[in-house]
Amino acid sequence: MYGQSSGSLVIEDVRLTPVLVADPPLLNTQGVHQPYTPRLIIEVVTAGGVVGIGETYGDGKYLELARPFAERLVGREVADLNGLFTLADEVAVDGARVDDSVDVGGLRGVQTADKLRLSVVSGFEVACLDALGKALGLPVHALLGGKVRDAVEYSAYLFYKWAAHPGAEDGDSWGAAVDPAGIVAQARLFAERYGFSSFKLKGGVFPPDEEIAAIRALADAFPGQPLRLDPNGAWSVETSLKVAAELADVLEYLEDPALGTPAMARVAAGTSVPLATNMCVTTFEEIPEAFAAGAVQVVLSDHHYWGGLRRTRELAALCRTFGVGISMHSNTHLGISLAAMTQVAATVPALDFACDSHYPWQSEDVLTTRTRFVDGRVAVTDTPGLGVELDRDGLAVLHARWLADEHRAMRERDDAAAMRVVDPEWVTPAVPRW
Ligand code: GKR
Ligand code: MG
Repeated sequence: MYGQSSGSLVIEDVRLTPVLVADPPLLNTQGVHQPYTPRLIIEVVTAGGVVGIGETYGDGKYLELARPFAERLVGREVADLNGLFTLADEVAVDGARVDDSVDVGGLRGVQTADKLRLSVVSGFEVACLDALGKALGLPVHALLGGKVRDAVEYSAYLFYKWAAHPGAEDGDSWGAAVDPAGIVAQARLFAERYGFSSFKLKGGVFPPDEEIAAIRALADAFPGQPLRLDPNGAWSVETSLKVAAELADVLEYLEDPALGTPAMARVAAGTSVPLATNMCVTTFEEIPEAFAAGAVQVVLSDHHYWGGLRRTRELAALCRTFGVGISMHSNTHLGISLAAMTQVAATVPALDFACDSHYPWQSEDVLTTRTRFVDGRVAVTDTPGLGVELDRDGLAVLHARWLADEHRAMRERDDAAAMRVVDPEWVTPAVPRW
């Protein structure tokens, strides 16, 4: 215990609630999003009765590690944030079945057991920070040193998409987008509904010439506004250089055109278009090679797999030191993660690029009030903790869906399996695809 009064900050209970969240049929190079995607909601309850909330990935491998972690958290201080990492190592050593093999095929870079652990820790770190902030009457950004901006800018995250999931009767309010006109129409909706003025297109779906045409159409529709294209490493070095040359006058940056640091370095050497990544620099260990090779000019942090909000700030400091830009990557997420992203982004100096967020694609949430984007920005709240409140009824509904047998297959995100519903022959394309 840290002081006479800190007994109330001891963790008495931890609740883990896996949920399935509705997700539209968004296309990427591996396939298409399933109708539901898994997330894990974490609640940390202190002896003083404060509840802190966190959110992270919810697939089985994360749950399997989160459960023993949660058990061992009981009896520790919410303020012992460094201790979370030691605890994660202990849990892994003591028998949680964490496969140490390396998977290079994901959309978030190489997957290792260590990265998996960090993604779990991050959800608990956010919950502890939320509890600590609430107990102390301070917003999370104050616990991170204080905000340097009052609002965080996000970009519209454009996706090629179908009007509806295969077999579904109703589509969503976004409609289909499978060509340049559809992408421009989607971008206009993002601008009208949320005021976004920076646009990122998820590419690697159609042959590069079609995606070049979509970016050109966006440039015509939104002259001078920042545009990015991210094929998740689907292109060869040659294709990447061709796309970069054709779009050099309109791209703010090209995100992960080719897979891996050596390929990215070759692309970077052949273009003046900055390269961003959430795939080749995803851990501290990957930084030296990538920075030395000049492979990336912007690192897109994701506090989930970088191990939390404080490590995101450590990453930002390293990037600053090496003259590399920093911004933020996102995956399908709910409002707790958006609040965490906003709180940490508010504290990062030189955040020169709008952050990514999938949040507008999620029609459901586990919060009592949905977070609003105004002029493409989320206001940085000074309310203690994350400044958001859990909606227990909403949480129960999404958990009941997770429990339902008929949705069991969706407890694991599998974009290739979702694509096989319409194309039984579909396999995750080999890289480079083009
Ligand atoms: O949601 O389909 C998706 C994205 O492709 C996501 O999985 C990526 O991790 O958004 C991500 C990215 O920027 O690479
Ligand atoms: Mg990306």
